[in-house]
Amino acid sequence: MSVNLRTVYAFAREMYPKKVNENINYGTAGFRGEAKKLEYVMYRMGLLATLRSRIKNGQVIGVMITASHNPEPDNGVKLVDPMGEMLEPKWEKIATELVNVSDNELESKVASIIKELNIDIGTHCNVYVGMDNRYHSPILLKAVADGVIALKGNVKEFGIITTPMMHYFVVCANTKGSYGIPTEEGYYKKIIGAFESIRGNQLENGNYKNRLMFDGANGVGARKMIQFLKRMNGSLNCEIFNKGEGKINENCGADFVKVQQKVPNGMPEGIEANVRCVSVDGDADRVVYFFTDSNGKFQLLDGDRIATLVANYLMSLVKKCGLKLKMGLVQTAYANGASTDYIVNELKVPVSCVSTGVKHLHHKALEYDIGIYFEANGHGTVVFSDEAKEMIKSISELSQNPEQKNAANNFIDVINLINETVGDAISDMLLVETILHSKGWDVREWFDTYTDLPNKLLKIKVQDRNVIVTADAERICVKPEGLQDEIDKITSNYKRGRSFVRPSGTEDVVRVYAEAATKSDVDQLAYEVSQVVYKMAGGTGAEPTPPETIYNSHI
Ligand code: 16G
Ligand code: MG
Repeated sequence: MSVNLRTVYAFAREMYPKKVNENINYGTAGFRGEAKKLEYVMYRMGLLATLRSRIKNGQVIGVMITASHNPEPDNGVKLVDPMGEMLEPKWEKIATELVNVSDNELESKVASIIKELNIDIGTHCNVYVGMDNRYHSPILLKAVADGVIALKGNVKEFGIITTPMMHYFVVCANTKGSYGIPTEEGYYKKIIGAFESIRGNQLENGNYKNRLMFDGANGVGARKMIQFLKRMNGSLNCEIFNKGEGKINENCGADFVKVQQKVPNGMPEGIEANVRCVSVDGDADRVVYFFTDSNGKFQLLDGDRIATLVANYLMSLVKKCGLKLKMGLVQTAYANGASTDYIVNELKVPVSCVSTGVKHLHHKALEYDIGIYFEANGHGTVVFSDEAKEMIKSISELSQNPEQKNAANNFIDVINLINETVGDAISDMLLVETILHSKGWDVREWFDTYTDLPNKLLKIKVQDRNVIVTADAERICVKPEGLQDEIDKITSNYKRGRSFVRPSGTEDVVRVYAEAATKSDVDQLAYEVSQVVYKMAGGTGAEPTPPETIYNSHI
């Protein structure tokens, strides 16, 4: 196949000219920004995806168009590597360079990437493209597809899908179907099949009631949940809200609920006490639970809660199977201290802390036979080693002990229910439902496993957020000099006080996290830490305000 690089420039000039001068960066979650400024970025990511696929011997690369939990005018793009991982860091740099050159330099930039990496441009390559349901996504999808076509790649469009569906499709394709079938129906079939096989005909158990309220954030998660329910024959009684009537993520969705700690708009006022409610984000890769308790108080069950519930359940399955498997839980510094204590002291599962961002968590989790990872914001999943899967399978096939055999069969279903390729809000939710059902627990029993420490998240505008440099999985601030000492001094005045600061990877701000034994303590602690950050890291705009007026920010 001959590829004429001149086409690369022709397309750019005619259809996707770069009209902005500011440089942008491939950040923790790809490129994000105002949708109207992104067409040239998308076109160039289409080009890049073909090069990435070619260097990976024609394996499928995914391109997902979404701005996740960001507001409606934003959009974004992220690339999915062959095994469902986030794009390799070395290529994040290449992506950044490719996006920032002028139209005139584009052709030679592509040529130099091909030369430097010794890419055989004449070979076949495959790119999958999908998008969330933002109104500007179709135009951006076409730009990606044109990028792929310009370099003579094969492009397959999946239309509107969730981010985790894209990761699943890529992995299915690259494992020749052994992970599943790379179609929307294949995805539903695998997950629903596993869910219904475990649940059987008994839809309720003990205190577990088959009733759930689902906030779809007006995003693609709502649409796909409707599709799930259509295929589920009543095995889950779930009422869907925020199906797309309002703006995506506006006063609803997992990020809003986690940060604001309140019931999202679009759900009925005065939900009955102890009814399980669940919120996903705009592209359905995050999930949090919440409920209103019998005193009318809002209560949140975030990613830490899901991680602990899952770890507890999987441990019992491992035991029932009579297996010895290395299980580990991966968190970030944002994990509530009470959850970490519970994991270490009650569950006795090794826990590690890594930097924010899915790639760090996923990578660490792969070190275990069963690696459970969750960010407090609700993004997470479980990954199983091939050896662990083999062992479970052989028990299911060979065991003479009915109880053990049963546990292994159950385990296989649980593995099929989980989308191992990336955090998947709907699959995670069905896993939580499965666990609560099997334990016969209502939401209150789950909530009572431990008590969260009151916590607070703030954001501070500074001149240059990169003056903050962190170490030890973002728990220690090494620059500016002296800032950590100040934080330590302040924190030591508070019972169970903990606080850290880090530059955001997705917004031009510094984030401050604080937790302490009481609500008033945490408010004061967060305030004092943000004051020193403002002073020592070059704060701009209004100074931090005392507790009463501090607002909660998002991670
Ligand atoms: C991105 C990350 C998410 C992280 C968040 C932190 C991926 C796919 N997503 O959304 O994991 O929690 O950024 O945002 O890695 P921040 O750096 O602005 O606090
Ligand atoms: Mg998301």
